[in-house]
Amino acid sequence: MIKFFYHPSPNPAKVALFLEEAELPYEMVPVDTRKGEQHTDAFRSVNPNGKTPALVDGDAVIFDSNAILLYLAEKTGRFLPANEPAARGDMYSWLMFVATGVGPYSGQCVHFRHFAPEPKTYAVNRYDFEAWRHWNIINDRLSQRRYMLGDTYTLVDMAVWGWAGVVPFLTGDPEAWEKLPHLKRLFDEINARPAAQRATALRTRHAFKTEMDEAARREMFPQNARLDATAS
Ligand SMILES: N[C@@H](CCC(=O)N[C@@H](CS)C(=O)NCC(=O)O)C(=O)O
Repeated sequence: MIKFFYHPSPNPAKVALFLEEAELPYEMVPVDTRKGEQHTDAFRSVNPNGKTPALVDGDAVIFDSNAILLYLAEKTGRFLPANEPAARGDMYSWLMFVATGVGPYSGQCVHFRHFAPEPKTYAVNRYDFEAWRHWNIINDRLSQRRYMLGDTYTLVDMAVWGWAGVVPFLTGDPEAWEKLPHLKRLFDEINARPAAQRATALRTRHAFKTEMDEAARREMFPQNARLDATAS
C-alpha cells in the first residue's frame, strides 16, 4: 500500500487530491512539521529535503509535490493531457510554473507577511508583488479556458488547487477572490468534487499541532538560530 507522508498544508494537499481522485489505496503517515517531525532521520531517509509531502510506493520513493503528481499520473495513466507534443509541452510548462513560481513565491509571501520579524517592508513588497503576478497569470489563463490545460481536468489543476486555498491568507487581501474571479471559479469547482472533500478531510484524521509558538518557530524556521547566536 502507498505510504503518503502528509501535513495539512498546500503541497501535501495537491497529492491528497490526486490520491483521492484516482481512488488509490494509501496509508496517511502524519508528519507534524510544527513539532519538528520533518527533521527525524526516519523521515529524512524518505525525503532528504525534510519537507512534506513524500510518497513510498513499493520500492519507489518520491518527494516534492509536483514530482509526486507526475509519478501518480504516469502510474495510473490518469489526469494527463493527450500524449502529443503540444499538449505535453503545455503540461510541463504549467506544472513547472506552479512548482517553481506559484508555490515558492506564495510560500515566501506567507512567511514574510505573517511570520518574519521587522523590518520586512522590502521583502513583503517583493513577495507580495511576485505572488500576485503569478496568480494573475493563472487567472488570465483561466479566463480563456475551463481548466489550466483546456477542456480537461488534469494534474495541473490539482497543483493549482493546493495553493489556491491560501490565496486570501498569503495576499492578506480580503478582496483577493474578487480580483481573481477565474481562479475562484476553478477553486470552487474542484472544492465541490467529492475527492476534494475527502482530501480536505484528511487534516482531521490526526491532531496536528496548530499553534505557531516559539517551539514551532524553531522547527519551521531553523535559520533563526543563526540570528540568535549573532545577537548573543
Ligand atoms: N518543493 C516542495 C516544497 C515542500 C514544502 O515546502 N512543504 C512544506 C509544507 S507545504 C513543509 O513541509 N514545510 C516544513 C518545513 O519547511 O520545515 C514540494 O513541492 O513538495
